[in-house]
Amino acid sequence: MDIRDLIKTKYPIIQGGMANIADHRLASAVSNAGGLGLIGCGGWDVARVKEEIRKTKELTDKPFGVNIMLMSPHAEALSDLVIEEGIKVVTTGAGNPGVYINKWKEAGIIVIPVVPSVAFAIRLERSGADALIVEGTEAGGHIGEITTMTLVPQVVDAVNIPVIAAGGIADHRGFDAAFVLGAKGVQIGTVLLASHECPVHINYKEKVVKAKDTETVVTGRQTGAPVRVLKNKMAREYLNLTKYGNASLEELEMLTLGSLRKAVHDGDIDNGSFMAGQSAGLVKEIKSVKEILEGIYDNSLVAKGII
Ligand code: TUI
Repeated sequence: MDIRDLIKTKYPIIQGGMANIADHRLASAVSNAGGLGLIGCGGWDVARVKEEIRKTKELTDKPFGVNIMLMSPHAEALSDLVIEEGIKVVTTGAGNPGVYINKWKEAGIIVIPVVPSVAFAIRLERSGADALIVEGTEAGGHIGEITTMTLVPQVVDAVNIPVIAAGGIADHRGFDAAFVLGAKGVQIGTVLLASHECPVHINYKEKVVKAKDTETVVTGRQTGAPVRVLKNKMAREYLNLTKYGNASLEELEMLTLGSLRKAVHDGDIDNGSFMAGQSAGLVKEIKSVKEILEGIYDNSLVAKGII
């Protein structure tokens, strides 16, 4: 099946959830450019997300979705809000959306959870998911352990619903590779950080553009929530604290508390948590969202009908 028939977009490309970053500005820009834009709820409460949905509806008449980060204390309330607001597509991350799927399906919502493993993919297909975003460890933010290259074909073999590949995809080559592995679409995040429309501080965009291949590290493995970020003082201090296994969870939380905010809003190079994927090394300049999406699709072998 063509994923575009499911999500009603021009391109088989969806935007990552990008907690605290993907507001109405990025979501509407991606949808207007022919992808599926999403409001990334992150830790936002119902009032904030409601406002973001209202603003997105003002900025685009194209379909857009909502990403619910399931570790959020507001996840349950947001699971009702998306129904009340008539949202067409919901993606989820960082947890099991199983308990919500029935009510979302009854409301006619297309449900596309992010999965980091084959077992979880099979479980969510049984629970009624319409498609799956299979996210490899190359991705930014909260991640699983398995690479996109190995995980995507394993999930494709294990389920009958469409697979959308994520993690490490930033250009037409990654896009084509995903289709060769059996995916029917891709999710992109890191490359969108370096877009004019992305509402992060310019320091964040420049940090992505300057990043080399070895520039990301994974913090939080010890706490059970591994998070890929760009290297900086904050990431080094965090890793030092956990290196000897004697840092308390409280100490670590103090360090990460508000650090994503510091990166996104203040561009605080030293103390911010600059979540980004390994594809940062592929991102060389800041472009418009339209240029990014066209660059990926129009140059692809998929568009030429070769794959
Ligand atoms: O969720 C993401 N990426 C994110 S969420 C986020 S906000 C955050 N910040 C700090 C710590 C934690 C979260 C930043 N980036 N991607 C989707 C994703 N989902 N990656 C991994 C998973 C996942 C992991 C385990 C999904 C399900 C799962 O299993 C849960 C279960 O109950 O079995």
